[in-house]
Amino acid sequence: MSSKNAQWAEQLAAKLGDRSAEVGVIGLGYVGLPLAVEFAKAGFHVTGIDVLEQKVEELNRGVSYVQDVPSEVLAPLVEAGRLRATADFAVLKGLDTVNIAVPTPLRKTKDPDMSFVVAASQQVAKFAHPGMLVILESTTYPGTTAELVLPMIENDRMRVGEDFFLCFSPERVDPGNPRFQTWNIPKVVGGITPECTKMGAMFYSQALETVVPVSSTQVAEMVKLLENTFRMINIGLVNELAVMCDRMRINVWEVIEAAATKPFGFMPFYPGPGLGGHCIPIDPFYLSWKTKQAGIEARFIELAGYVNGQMPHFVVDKIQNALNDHTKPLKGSKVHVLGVAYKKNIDDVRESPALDIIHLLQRRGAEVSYSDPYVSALRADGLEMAGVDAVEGCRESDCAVVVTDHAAFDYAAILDATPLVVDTRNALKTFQSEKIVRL
Ligand code: SAJ
Repeated sequence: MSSKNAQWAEQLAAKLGDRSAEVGVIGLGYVGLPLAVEFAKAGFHVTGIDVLEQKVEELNRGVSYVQDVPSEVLAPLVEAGRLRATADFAVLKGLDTVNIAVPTPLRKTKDPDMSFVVAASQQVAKFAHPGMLVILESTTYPGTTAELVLPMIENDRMRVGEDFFLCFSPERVDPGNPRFQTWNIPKVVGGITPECTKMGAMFYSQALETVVPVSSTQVAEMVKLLENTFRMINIGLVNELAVMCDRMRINVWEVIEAAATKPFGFMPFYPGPGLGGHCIPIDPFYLSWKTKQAGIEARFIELAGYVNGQMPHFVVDKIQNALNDHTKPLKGSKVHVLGVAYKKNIDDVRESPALDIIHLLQRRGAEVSYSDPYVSALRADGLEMAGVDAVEGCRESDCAVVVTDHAAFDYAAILDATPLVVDTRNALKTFQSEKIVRL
């Protein structure tokens, strides 16, 4: 890089070093907000940008809507003027760095919906200036940063790796995980050029404990997809094992517990009612979509998607059979769903298998109620339901079903109140009772 153009890298490095760099984050959700808070805590002045005025307004009042960011942590940063939010993208003109952490959902056709990334990148391109570091964090297919984002920003005044720096860094948030939070989760980052990678690594090392530079944006994009495809396929494997064990009357939970004693070469995954969340069921299809274009069929992903997608049906069949063994048809029976969040101890219902299970039960004529300590009212996927007290709900039902094994449930009281319970999460593993039907 010619010395003339080294000026932008040197200038940015200096601003990162003395924390005078103006940091921006587009997308203030469960990824963007924790990141913005970490950089504000590290001493930077941070501007969050979101299209939802309500989020902007709440954040500027120091009120957090993200479970992993307590308002007690957010409010002092806002009061000290270290963190503020806006819906006005023009602030990008005054920012030195900007992270894009917007949703990358799937369309109904299982094709990537890049509309949020494109919209955010268009705004960045509109206001980008020499000396800027741009980092895409949204989970996406390999090639997005280089093929989609770069051409929107680069021009003869803005040459990547010289006038501005462009990287990809996968987000690795595990919602509700008390041990691993944004600051202590190793951060992978790859740039379009080595200079970009260097600037990206320098940026993150100002606020995060461990930075893992890689050689390109494609490698960084693929790292994330491997991580989540690994989980999705292994969950599919263990769900298929659960169906096999059910047919052979083997306790799959005991099998997994004993296999997990192997001190090497094994990692336990657990069967369940299906695959929820906005990452694991979705991210692998970003990879299979891209490989299809390269003429390669991602068969493991497709098969795991099918197996995981079948689990809600398997669970409803178990409920129907359990009621049948009590000479009760599912049609007209009262079934009480315990937990509607997509995993335990959180409030997120996106892609939750509980939604599929409720729909399937209703379609087969059951009367369905639910309890969830984190979800007092359920409005998703065409469902409009109010949660009820767990013990009361069980007492009023013909069958209860543990779909999400929240720690807050009183399982002893639940078992006592219900005539029959289908347990899809082994939440009742310490109880012995004829009432329990295990996955
Ligand atoms: N699940 C199973 N069996 C398992 C593990 C999970 O059925 O053995 C189900 C869960 O109930 C849930 C879904 O899979 O419905 C996803 O579970 P998850 O534990 O992967 O939870 P996420 O999606 O909130 O978080 C994951 C991260 N989780 C962990 O690493 C523990 C991680 O894969 C990613 O950092 C994150 O998605 C993401 O944002 O990509």
